Order: sequence, then structure tokens, then C-alpha cells
Amino acid sequence: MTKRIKLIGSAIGNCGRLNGCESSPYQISNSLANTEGILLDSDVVAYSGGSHDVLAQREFFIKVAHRAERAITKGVFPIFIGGDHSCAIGSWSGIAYNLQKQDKELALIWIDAHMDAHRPETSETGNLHGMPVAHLLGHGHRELTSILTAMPKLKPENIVYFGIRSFEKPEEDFLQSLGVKIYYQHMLNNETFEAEFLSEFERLAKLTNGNVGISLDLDGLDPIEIAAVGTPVDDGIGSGVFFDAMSKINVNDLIAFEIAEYNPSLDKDHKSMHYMLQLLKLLVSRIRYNAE
Ligand SMILES: [Mn+2]
Repeated sequence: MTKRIKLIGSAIGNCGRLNGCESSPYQISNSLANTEGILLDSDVVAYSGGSHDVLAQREFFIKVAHRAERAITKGVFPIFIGGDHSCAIGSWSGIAYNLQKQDKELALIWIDAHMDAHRPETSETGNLHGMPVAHLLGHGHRELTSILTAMPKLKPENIVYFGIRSFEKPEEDFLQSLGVKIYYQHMLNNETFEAEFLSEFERLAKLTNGNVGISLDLDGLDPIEIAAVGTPVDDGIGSGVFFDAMSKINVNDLIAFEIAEYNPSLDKDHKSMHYMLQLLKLLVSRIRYNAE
């Protein structure tokens, strides 16, 4: 039996430093159809509210969360396309809510140059794309920690970071106080990444009975190869290394996948788009035909 897959887009860009990310879900779903011949059912939710209005943000994330929740209920695999990384608040809240209703837990592998673990009181910029993890852990604006349910969406022991190399002290202190596991980029290299990534994926899969999500902030990868991001940081994870690791995970334990922070206006040579299309093509074929 083939598994159904749906693209759920969060067309939101103004929670980050630069606008531009908001057109990404439209561009990616179109390019996937036109260049790779992969036509997926897709549903893009547009953020039309005020940029920093928490109630408008809440309304938007609830819409995305409902779509995520519904996909899981119907046995459909969701691929989330941001948008800036604040999109994760909607997508993973929906997945977590669905699992919580079944007495299950969500695990998340977060690939990013940044920790995204600011709370409103520690963020200098106030940009929500620097805060999604804190909100998923239940800290931050109450309007955004209570999407679909007032319960925290993630337990600190159920999230693992890779690629981290740019952060502020309050974020690190916050995550350390909760005991969150972080693979700083300097701890790994292109030879050792895959083994650690696969072993963490497997460990989280056991911990949650096969409910692991992956949220890829494109800036977790090396900006020499993947340049179309608003906040690039040198020396990221090799894009080929990440691709190879993704070809080896057990997709039956993957509950959803997310790509965030692609900014088409910065993709001068289309290399970042090409990479994402190859990655999605790999995932789609693995999920469609390998899944139980
Ligand atoms: Mn991020």
C-alpha cells in the first residue's frame, strides 16, 4: 500500500529578519510538480495578520495545527514547508496534540544553526522565528503555547538539536536548565554526523514508539552550499552529508518532516531550491513505498 503525503505550507515570513520566506511553500510545491513531476496534495495557509500581533499569529498557527492534526488522523504523512521557522509552532502543535489524544508523545530532531529557544523576555529583536522551541516546550506567549491544547507540546527529553553554532546565552541557559540534548556543530564533522544523527533518531524512535519529527532549518546546513537563508552562519552541516543521513533513517518511525527559512529572493543560482527538491523527492519516494 502506498502512503499518502500532503504538503502543508505556512506562508509566513515576517516573524523573521527578512521578508521573502512567505512565498516559499508556493514555489516549492510548484517546482516539485514542474521539475520533478511530483504532484502532491498541497494546502498553503497564508498569514495575513499583523506581523507582531500575537492574536493574529495564534489564529494562523491554529489553522496550520488543524491541518497537521487532520493529516495524522487520516494516516497522511505531512511535509511542512515554511515560511520562517515560527511555522514550527503550528505544525508541531498539531502533531503533538494528535499524539497526546492517543497517550503518545512527539520527539523532534531540530536541525538549525540557531537554538530558536528565546522567550519573549530574552529576545532582543522580538522576532518569533527565534522562539518556536521555547513555545513548543510550553514557555512564552500563552496565546502561542496553548495552540489546540494548553499542554506543552514537547518534553525537554524528547528534543535533540544538531548544527548549533550561533546562539545567545539566555537560550543556552534555558535549554541546559531543562536538560535538552544539543549537538553543537563543533562536536561533529562531516564524517561523524551521520552515525550520531542516526543513533539519536533510533533512540527517539524507541522512546516514543516511532513518533519522531524532523524540523530542518535550511541554515543548519553549510551556507557555502545552501545560501538562500536570511540568517546564514558559516561552517554548517554538509548538505550531502545530511542528504545521505536522510536516506538511511527508518521512515516508518518518521511522523512528519519540515523545511523552514528558505528565502527564494536569495537563491540566485537556484542551488538551494535544487537541493530541497532532491531531498523532498528522496523522502516522498521513501515514504510512499517503504512505509508499512
Ligand atoms: Mn530556526
